[in-house]
Amino acid sequence: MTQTTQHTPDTARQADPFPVKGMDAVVFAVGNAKQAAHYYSSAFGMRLVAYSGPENGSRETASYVLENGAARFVFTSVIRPATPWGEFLDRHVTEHGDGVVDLAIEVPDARAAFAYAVEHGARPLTEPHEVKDEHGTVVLAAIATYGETRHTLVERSGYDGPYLPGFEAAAPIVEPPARRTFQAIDHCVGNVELGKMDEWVAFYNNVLGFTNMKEFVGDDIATEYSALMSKVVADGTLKVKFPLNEPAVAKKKSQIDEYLEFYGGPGVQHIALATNDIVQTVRTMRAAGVQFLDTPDSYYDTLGEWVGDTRVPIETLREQKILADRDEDGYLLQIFTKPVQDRPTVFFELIERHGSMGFGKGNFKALFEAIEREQEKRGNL
Ligand code: TYF
Ligand code: FE
Repeated sequence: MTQTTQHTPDTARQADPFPVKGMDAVVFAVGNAKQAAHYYSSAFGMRLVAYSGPENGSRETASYVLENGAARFVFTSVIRPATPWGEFLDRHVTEHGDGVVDLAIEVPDARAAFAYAVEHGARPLTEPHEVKDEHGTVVLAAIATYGETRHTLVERSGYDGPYLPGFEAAAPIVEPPARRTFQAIDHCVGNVELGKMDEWVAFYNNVLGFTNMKEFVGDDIATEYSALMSKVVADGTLKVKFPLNEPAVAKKKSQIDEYLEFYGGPGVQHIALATNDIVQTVRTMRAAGVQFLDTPDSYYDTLGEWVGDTRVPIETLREQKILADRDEDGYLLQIFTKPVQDRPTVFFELIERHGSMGFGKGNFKALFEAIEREQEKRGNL
C-alpha cells in the first residue's frame, strides 16, 4: 500500500478552537437530593452509579450521580453549609428552587480549554486544578455562563472511577427498566433576559468557538404566536448543542418571562434526552407518573399530510401525544414533560431523531400553545 498523508483528522482537530468530547454531566442543586435521586431512578429510569455524602467524607453536601447510557445527571443538596460552595448552593436553591447549576462539558484538555475561554472573554470561576484518588486524576476548571449557571470543563481521560474523586460507587435505587429509556443528552436550553439572546450567542461563538445552527425563531414568528426568540449554538461536532431563548414582546406574557420570574433570573429551561424508542419510553415514564404536555387531536388530523411516513403510526403518536417534524435531512419525534418541580421552570424533552438535526420548528405553534394552556392554568398568562 502506498503511503498516504493522514493528517486530515489532526488538521480538523487543530482547526477546532475548542474541542469537546461531549456533555459530561448536568448538575442540579436541589432541596432534597435523596428524593430527587429516587424520582429520576423510578420515574425516568436512570441508574444510580455514585454517591458522595457524610458516610464517605463529604459533610457539607450529598450528591447522587445517575446515568442512562451516556447521559449523566448529578443531584446535590446542602446538609450544612461550611464553605462558600455550600453557601452558594444553599442560596441557589432558596432563590431559584431546584435547578441546574452546571452544564459540565468533557474536554480533552481542561487547561487549554479554560485558557482559550478566558482569553476570549469568559469570566473564570475556578482555575484548572487536579483532583485525584486511587482511580486516577481528573483536571477541572470552570467558567461562568448565563445567570448563575456555570460550565465546568472536565478532563477525565486519566480517570476510571465511578464519577469524580470523592465519590464512591453506588448500587441502583430501583432496578432500571429492561429497555433503556434514553441514552444521551441531546441539547440543553437556556433562557436569558429580553434583548440578551444575541449577546449569549456571541459568547458561545467567541468563548467556546461554537457555531450557529440554522434553526432559529426570529422576530417574525415570535410576535405571531411563539412569544420567544431562539437561536442554537453547537460545537463543531454537534455533540454539544445549546439553544438560547429570550422572551419576545407579544400579545401574551411570554413563557420565557414566566420562567425568568419564577426562577429569579436566567437559567437552564429544558434538557432534551435522546431516545431510540420514544413510544416505549413515554409509556414507561407515564406509567411511573411523569406528566407530559397535551396535544390537541386536531394536530394529528393533519400531521400525516405534511410529515409523511414515520417509524411510528400517526395513531400511536396521537395516543401518546408525541409530536413529529420533518426537514430536508429527515424527521424527528419529540415530547415535552410538564415542569418537574412546583415552580414553572425546568422541564425535559424526549427526542428520537431520524436524520433531522433540527429542534422541531414545525411544532413550535402546537407546542407553544400547549405551554400557554399550562401557563393559563397557573394564572400566569
Ligand atoms: O429546544 C428547542 O428549541 C425545542 C423547542 O420554550 C422549544 O425543544 C423551544 C423553546 C421552548 C420550548 C421548546
Ligand atoms: Fe428542545
